[in-house]
Amino acid sequence: MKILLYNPDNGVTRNFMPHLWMFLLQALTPPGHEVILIDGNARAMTEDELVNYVREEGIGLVGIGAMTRMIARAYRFADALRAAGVKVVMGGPHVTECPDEALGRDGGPQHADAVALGEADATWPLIVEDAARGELKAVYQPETDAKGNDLKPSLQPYPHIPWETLELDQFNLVPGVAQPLLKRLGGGWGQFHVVPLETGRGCPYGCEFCTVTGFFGDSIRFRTNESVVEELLRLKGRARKERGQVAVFFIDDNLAINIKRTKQLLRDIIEAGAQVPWVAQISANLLRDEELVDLIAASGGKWVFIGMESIDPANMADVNKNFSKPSEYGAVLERLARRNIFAITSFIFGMDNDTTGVAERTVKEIESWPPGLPVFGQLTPFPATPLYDRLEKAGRLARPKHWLDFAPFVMAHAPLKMTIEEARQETRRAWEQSYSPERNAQAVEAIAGHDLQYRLSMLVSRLFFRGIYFPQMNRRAWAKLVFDNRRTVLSLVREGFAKYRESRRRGAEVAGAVTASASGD
Ligand code: B12
Ligand code: SF4
Repeated sequence: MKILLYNPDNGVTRNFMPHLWMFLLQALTPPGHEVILIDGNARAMTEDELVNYVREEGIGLVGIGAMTRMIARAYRFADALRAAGVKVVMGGPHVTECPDEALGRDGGPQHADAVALGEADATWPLIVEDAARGELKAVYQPETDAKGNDLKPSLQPYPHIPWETLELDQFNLVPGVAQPLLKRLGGGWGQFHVVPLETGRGCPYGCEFCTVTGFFGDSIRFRTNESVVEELLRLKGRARKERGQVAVFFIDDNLAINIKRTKQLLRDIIEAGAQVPWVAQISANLLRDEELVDLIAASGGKWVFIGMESIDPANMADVNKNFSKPSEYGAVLERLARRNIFAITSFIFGMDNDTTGVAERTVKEIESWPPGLPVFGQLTPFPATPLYDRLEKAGRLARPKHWLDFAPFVMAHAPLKMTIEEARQETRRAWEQSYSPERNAQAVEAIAGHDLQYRLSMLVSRLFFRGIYFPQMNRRAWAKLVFDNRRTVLSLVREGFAKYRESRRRGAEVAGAVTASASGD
């Protein structure tokens, strides 16, 4: 049977990074079936185009995965496929929390023939075999223990994802127009892939707004260090062979949740020479440890994603995230920046203690820290989170099924001290101020003492991150953005060329000296 695994596009950014679930399920598919992967973020398709593709390819089963934010889009694709007579199975966090919605058992329309609840590592092979026999069931749930809890995959052994041979063209981050030039320039920049890799699952912290503790559990399961190192070596080998670049996003919710294990993992990576540039999520409280930060730098860590959420401790207490201390944020970022590691700092507006002016106050605080990539979202009650339950009980949900009429940056409930509209404006203001050409220039200037590569990385990342709020989906939008930031772009490009010429001049001098001494002059 031919199977298509499909991830709908998020409507905001294009090809950033493939989703791990697709590669994982592909690796877990029983032999005898062919699995095709399409990520709508990298390869945009309309519903009709997808249906035609599925017909032409003779696909017998389509698996769709989506977060809550993308679920309405996912349902539209599923509806079109089912109308064309194709079986659809859906999985991921949203349908796990709302299976009746996907199956049309809540009074609404049916979108999926089957749903996979929770982690599908063990159920996916059963789904495939049932579908191949024409006996797809409606619900697939992992086996449970005596207490009725899902039995979670141990991640040991971990499925082999054949990164070294997989077709990754749709995820090349180098734009098609720039590929020939960059290939010719050398340095292996004809292609650049960011690849998701997990080293463990689960998080014990239980922040009120988060689905992770409920979905993956509060006890953490780790892969062996050997299996992580082996996967990194294969990725590195592929990049070298294809003269391309690869970076890894460790998608663990908190890579350093067990500091002792993380340090050993990073030491093992260093010892095996398996370093590739990497990004990971680590909470601020775990970044107090100087040795850990040294190891992060030595093992290839470039950017750390920190869920800072709010600079107001009262808000942090409200969402059960007291372990992360706003008063420490500046020092944590200094500690990282000293090692040329920068941070993606994530903030949530619309918490109950927020008042108007929160954007101004937060941005001012951020600007007193080493520069990074701030991102601003809003408190969103995802189904089955403690936050959702609290707001629902208090009768505060303005749009209880906000995902069915998804509106970017419009809250589904009113915070206690602001209106929904005020929260939207605060969010916009924070994005505008943080990614203006002036602020981009200041961020690059603030790390003037760092090597050119870090300043370039800071600028390029800032141009991309701006797109999370202000979609930059076509060449025109990009050209305008580069034009608006031309002073910073030009000064870095000029410096780069000067360095390039200098290194060529030095190379020629060395070659001349070697030739002269060899000929006895
Ligand atoms: C990596 C990641 C991202 C990446 C996504 C890009 C990418 N290509 O991966 C980035 C950083 C961009 C991102 C952004 C966001 N993310 Co995110 N992200 C994650 C993270 C940390 C890991 C995802 C992952 O790969 N997990 C590991 C895989 C193995 O697990 P899985 O995807 O759940 O898949 C398993 C099962 O669910 C199931 N399954 C999944 N899909 C399917 C499909 C089928 C057919 C089947 C059968 C089974 C199946 O099988 C898999 C194996 O068991 C998760 C948290 C987490 N630990 O999962 C949050 C998470 C998915 N993100 C979340 C959120 C909220 C967001 C944002 C909306 C945050 C924000 N406020 O901006 C944005 C959305 C941005 C956008 N516009 O797309 C929430 C989603 C909650 C929800 N109910 O929707 C999560 C769960 C974190 C949380 N705090 O609750 N995210
Ligand atoms: S927000 Fe991060 S630290 Fe908090 S429960 Fe979710 S994954 Fe864990």
